[in-house]
Amino acid sequence: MADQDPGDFLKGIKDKLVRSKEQWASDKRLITGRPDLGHVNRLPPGQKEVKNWPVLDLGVQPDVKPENWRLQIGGLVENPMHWTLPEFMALPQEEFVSDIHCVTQWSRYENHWRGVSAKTLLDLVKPKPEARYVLFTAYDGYTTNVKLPAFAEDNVLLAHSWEGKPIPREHGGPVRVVIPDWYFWKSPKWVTRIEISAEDRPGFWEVRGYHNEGDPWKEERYS
Ligand SMILES: Nc1nc2c(c(=O)[nH]1)N[C@H]1C(S)=C(S)[C@@H](COP(=O)(O)O)O[C@H]1N2
Ligand SMILES: [Mo]
Repeated sequence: MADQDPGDFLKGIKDKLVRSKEQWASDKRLITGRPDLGHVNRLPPGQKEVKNWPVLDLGVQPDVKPENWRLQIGGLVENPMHWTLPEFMALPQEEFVSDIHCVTQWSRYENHWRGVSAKTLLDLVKPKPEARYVLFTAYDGYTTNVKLPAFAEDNVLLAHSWEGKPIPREHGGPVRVVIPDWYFWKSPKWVTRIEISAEDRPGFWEVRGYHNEGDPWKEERYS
């Protein structure tokens, strides 16, 4: 999977889903125009709470066997590194609790994660002074981008467990990113490559009408 031509990925995705989400962006669906209501509520504007955990992806759920999983962090860092799953599990592990906000309107409160904090990883690879962006690539070919300070927040992690169990394949296991302050499309499942960069590079949804940042409290749904 890791060596797959990224072009192949586009053949397998759900065209209809992509087209309808592109339409949402051009229609500016779900925008309430009331981002001022902000943190009065736990629920960001235009969101609805769900108790289940919906699965959202492009219909390609790579079967990444734990023994085949690799994480690479490279680009503008002093110390490019890669890890196997046992090596990753040997890094300092932490527990996190966060809410999920998906741009398709659902929010799920109080998710318990276990994994390695983004801070721990950044301390190991040491971004160079000119580094400003983080570009993610996943085993399904999905990409997304965030600013480096957003990835360096205390609540950001690479998670391998949810509610005390390994993250199931459909939710991005063996390891996914969790960036709670942004809409969930900024949290890649099946993550394998993290590139630290001086230049931004919009990802899969960012080039299809979705916001480059994605703060749910500011309704940063679309560009
Ligand atoms: N690799 C990968 N990560 C991804 C996606 C994807 O298609 N591929 N979809 C994103 C979107 S749009 C959302 S809402 C969340 C959904 O995560 P979940 O299926 O665990 O709820 O994953 C994000 N990360
Ligand atoms: Mo999403």
